[in-house]
Amino acid sequence: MKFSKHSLLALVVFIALQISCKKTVAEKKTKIQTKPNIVVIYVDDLGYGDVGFNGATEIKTPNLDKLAFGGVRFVNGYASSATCTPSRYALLTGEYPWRNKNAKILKGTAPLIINKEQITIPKMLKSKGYHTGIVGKWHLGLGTGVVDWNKTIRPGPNEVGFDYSYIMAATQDRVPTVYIENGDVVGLDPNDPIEVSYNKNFEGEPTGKDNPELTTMKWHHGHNNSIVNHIPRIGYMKGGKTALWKDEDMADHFLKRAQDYVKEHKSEPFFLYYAMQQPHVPRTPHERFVGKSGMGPRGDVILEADWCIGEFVKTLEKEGILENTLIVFSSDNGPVLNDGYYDDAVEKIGNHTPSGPYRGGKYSLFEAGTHVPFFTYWKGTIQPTTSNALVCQLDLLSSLAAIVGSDIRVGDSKELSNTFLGIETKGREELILEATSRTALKKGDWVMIPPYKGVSILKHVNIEIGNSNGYQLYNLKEDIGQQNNLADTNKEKLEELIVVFEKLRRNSKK
Ligand code: NG6
Ligand code: CA
Repeated sequence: MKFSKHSLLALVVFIALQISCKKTVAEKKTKIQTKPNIVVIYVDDLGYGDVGFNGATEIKTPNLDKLAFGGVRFVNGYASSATCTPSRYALLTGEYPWRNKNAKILKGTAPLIINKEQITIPKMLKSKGYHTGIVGKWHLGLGTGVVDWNKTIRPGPNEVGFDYSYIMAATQDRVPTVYIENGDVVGLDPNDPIEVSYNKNFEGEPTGKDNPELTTMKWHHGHNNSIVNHIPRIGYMKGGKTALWKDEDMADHFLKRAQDYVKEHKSEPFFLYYAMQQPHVPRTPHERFVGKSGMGPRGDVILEADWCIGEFVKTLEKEGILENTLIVFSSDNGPVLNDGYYDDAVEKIGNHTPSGPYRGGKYSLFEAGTHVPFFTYWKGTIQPTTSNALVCQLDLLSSLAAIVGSDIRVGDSKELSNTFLGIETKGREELILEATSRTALKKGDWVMIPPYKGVSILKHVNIEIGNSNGYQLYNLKEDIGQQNNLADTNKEKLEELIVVFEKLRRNSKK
């Protein structure tokens, strides 16, 4: 074979470029510090389109935008489920939630669903010398069956890897409506013990159903049991008056705890899981934010969350550790407007599109259920970029392990540390999506949803959840809104995805 001078030169240049590219990755890696502080900021029910950095114009999220555009903005970033508990389970354990039959939306009295022997992100980081803390929403169960809220509650976050915990047990709309610090209810008066039940009311206690005159927020569906702070909740509760949280102060309260945690642990490597409650129902912005979005409480609490994140980052900066801290931001599932209270979320939505270009929302196997806002930020280390890589919160365990030099890997959790650090663009090849115990497959640009019986729209929340009697196949590249089901016209692709799906679902954990 004969080469022209030009093609030889091109070949030499090509090889040189390859070598220099490889070098760059290696060089970039050697510059990366191995024990950064790690903060996972996790919001509740925030949609892909709810943030400025993904194109929202009707709602302003300047603090988040600054971080997202200063870090790796993932446009193909996924939660592991379209509801909270399963996503949080997968985030912390690196295990697909459908492997654990208890990883479903939990009551406030549900037992802990993480097995004490299981590896978790905080456990892995502890093994590398980190101090670990959680502030905010837990929703992974507490205790082993019957909880006495008046004694130290175990097991909980402290038994599965967290040195420090300051949590709400389940959700803002579920009892008990108290903060729990390292297993103890905060501010509890022993003479006014707490009782909690999800079966029946305590005699003489008012409920949302029978005493609507005592409520300032009206229930739409569910949410008509005990009334706390004028808000009717899911579940019944009695006592603990001095310990009850004030919903409007919750954002400031958790922010302060998160800031204090940082200040107390700035001199050692730390991991903080800052699990914010917004914009989950009941949406209760502090009065500083009331009316500020023009979209009602849902918009207002998104502004509030953005502000909190700005303040939190200021603390990292003030303490001189921002350049030594890797921040991961994401949401546990997609958006919902009316999730059980009349709060103007539907009426005042205007032109805002919480799901962005995607179909469905919370509870849905369609894209918007799990395709969520996602970015990583590390001042001075991560170069700003937008990544198309398919990544999932599930991948954080193995990836963070790689970053801190731990050998721990969990089978379902892909090691994509270079992708999270913006050094590479390699993503997952495929991902199993989960929504209310149903699963589907995403592979490249394709999504295959197997047949599921039952309603196609959850009427109360007005969300299409993805059920159909037949298979569904969508090509997101050509059809981002999942309007054209190609299951009948592209049988070959459908078959290919079914085979992969069934193999992945059959596979054992490791
Ligand atoms: C549902 C609640 C909803 C919300 C959700 C959990 C009713 C009718 N609906 O059961 O309001 O609390 O559970 O949300 O009770 S999640 O984000 O924590 O998964
Ligand atoms: Ca949620």
